[in-house]
Amino acid sequence: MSKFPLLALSPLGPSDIQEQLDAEFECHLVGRDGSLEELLERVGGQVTALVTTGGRGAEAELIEALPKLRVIACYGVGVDAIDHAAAGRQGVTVTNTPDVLTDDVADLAVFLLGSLHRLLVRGDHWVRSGAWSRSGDLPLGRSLRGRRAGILGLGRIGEATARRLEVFGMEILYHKRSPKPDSRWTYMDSPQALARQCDDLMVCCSGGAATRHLVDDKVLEALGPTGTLVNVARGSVVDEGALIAALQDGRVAGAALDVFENEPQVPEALSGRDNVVLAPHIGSATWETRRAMGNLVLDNLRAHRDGRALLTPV
Ligand code: 8YV
Repeated sequence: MSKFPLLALSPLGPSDIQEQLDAEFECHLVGRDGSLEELLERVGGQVTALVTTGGRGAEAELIEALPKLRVIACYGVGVDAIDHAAAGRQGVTVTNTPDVLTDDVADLAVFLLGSLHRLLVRGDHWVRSGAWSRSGDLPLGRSLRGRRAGILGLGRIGEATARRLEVFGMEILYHKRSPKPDSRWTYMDSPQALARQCDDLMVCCSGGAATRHLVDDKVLEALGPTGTLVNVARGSVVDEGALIAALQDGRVAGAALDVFENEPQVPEALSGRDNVVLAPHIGSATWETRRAMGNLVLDNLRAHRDGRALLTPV
């Protein structure tokens, strides 16, 4: 029996996961097996499943070019780059990879905040460049203990981040559309109110049109000259131009960013500053988590192939 055909826009995680996908499915992988145009021409009329990533997503034009499409399996939790209206019109279900990446993304949020306040990246350069022996001690950093963390978006990743920051002795405040019943943390009714009351604003919400530039000039102004911003969500949530201006004017103290508005491009106005810590979108980028994400994508595809209920529909 011939294998179940699918189109993949990007390879899945650790190579054994992609090998598994190739073993069980007739996987047409863009780049490896041809250009997108070639593969659309060759198998676009037959495939019922599309594999994509959080960053790549799937635009309306692509969805419409796959008339038999039924499932988009996203290797990532964020599905903001997928055109849900186009998917809905065609009766396509989107699946993602929630839960399995929560801990690693929350860990990274904490590491970024810690790196920013304890000057870890600057300290690394200080040692390597010989500045330590030339100029003496690194300037002093800041304790996390006693600071107030403002969690913007108290979903799975926001919760996990808050729990970790509590262990460091931080007070937790949060904002989401409505207060979370039974939460022990302090609810603030707008991003601006949250920014005003907290020291470190931790962006943990979903991306997409609803949260585009939620962190704007007003929110940054409210965060203030001793406040810092950490973003492990989506670059689109923060108005990057407004952040750069606020950093340049000293209206916020610093930023630690894993995501950017135009990845993988990062403006020099950010990369040239030593009160900014940068990471190349690595929230979920560990062997363990990427393997778990890949396995979840595989399980969703197997369920689709075998006519069973999808495991993690969005
Ligand atoms: C990945 C992510 O970048 O889960 C998400 O939404 O942003 C990340 O885990 C990704 O989708 C894997 O390429």
